[in-house]
Amino acid sequence: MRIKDDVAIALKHGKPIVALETTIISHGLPYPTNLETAFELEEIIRSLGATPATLGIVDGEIAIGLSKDEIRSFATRKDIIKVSKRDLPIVMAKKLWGATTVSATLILAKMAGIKYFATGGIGGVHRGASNSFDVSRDLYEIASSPVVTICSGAKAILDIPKTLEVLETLGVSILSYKSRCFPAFYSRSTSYPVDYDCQTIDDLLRIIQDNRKLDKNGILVVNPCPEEDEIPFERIEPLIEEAIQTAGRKGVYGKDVTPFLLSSLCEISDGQTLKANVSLVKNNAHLAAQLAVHDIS
Ligand code: PSU
Ligand code: MN
Repeated sequence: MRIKDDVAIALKHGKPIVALETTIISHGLPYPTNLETAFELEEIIRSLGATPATLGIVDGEIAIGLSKDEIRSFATRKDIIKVSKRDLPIVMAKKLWGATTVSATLILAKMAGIKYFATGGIGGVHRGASNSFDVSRDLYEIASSPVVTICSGAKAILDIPKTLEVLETLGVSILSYKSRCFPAFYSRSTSYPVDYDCQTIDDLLRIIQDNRKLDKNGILVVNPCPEEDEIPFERIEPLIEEAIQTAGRKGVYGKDVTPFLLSSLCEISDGQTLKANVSLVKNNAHLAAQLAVHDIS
């Protein structure tokens, strides 16, 4: 494992750090928005006084923090593997480049000793899961990780109520930030309530800090997409159905489903989903950095 200099210094002195994933760069957003967003996320975190650490696998080596050139490679190379937990040792042994998903990023962040991780929307239970059995590894890693994940809920392409049921089964504490319901990625509101609506950073921190006294209890902070960029659920829903049907017709399955749906939606929404996606990830990086900076325990 290699740690970028500024991240190593921050770790040594117990300074705030926010981890970022690379799947969103390599497989979630199109070029050049992916590259611009990756740099902007790091900038947002720095501007608030924390150190960003974008995590990935470079030539088989775990990288805790990437250089600008490496981030550029993640945004442009076509041979980057989408790495979930199970792919980690394979990509390492084969000396490949791997973009880490939520599940793999959480594992690496924990190994490095980073406490906060910002992303867009987590993976979850896919629609039609009773046939496909498609449930993201993300849920299991969030459940057992000491790293706090900050996101905008589960991706709207998923089955949200089933995802919430699995999160409950796995014992994940869900804390919403200024929202009464569980947000659905592009959309701020859904009909699914959240039990703990926190109004301030301190409200969130009190729970996060008490959680450390418990054993292996995962925390998910959900932060809705900024109002000006959100797409209401009723408006995005027909497009999601259309994208899922196209995926079915084309025989897309397994790890290709999520990237396929995200890029189809961008196309059929004339870029509206892309705008929302970028906006919500930035907003999550902002909240994660605030939490990291104020968390002095
Ligand atoms: N959030 C985004 N864009 C993404 C993802 C999340 O805004 O591309 C990625 C994350 O890396 C997440 C992954 O872990 O999608 C989930 O993939 P799957 O459904 O195959 O588990
Ligand atoms: Mn899957």
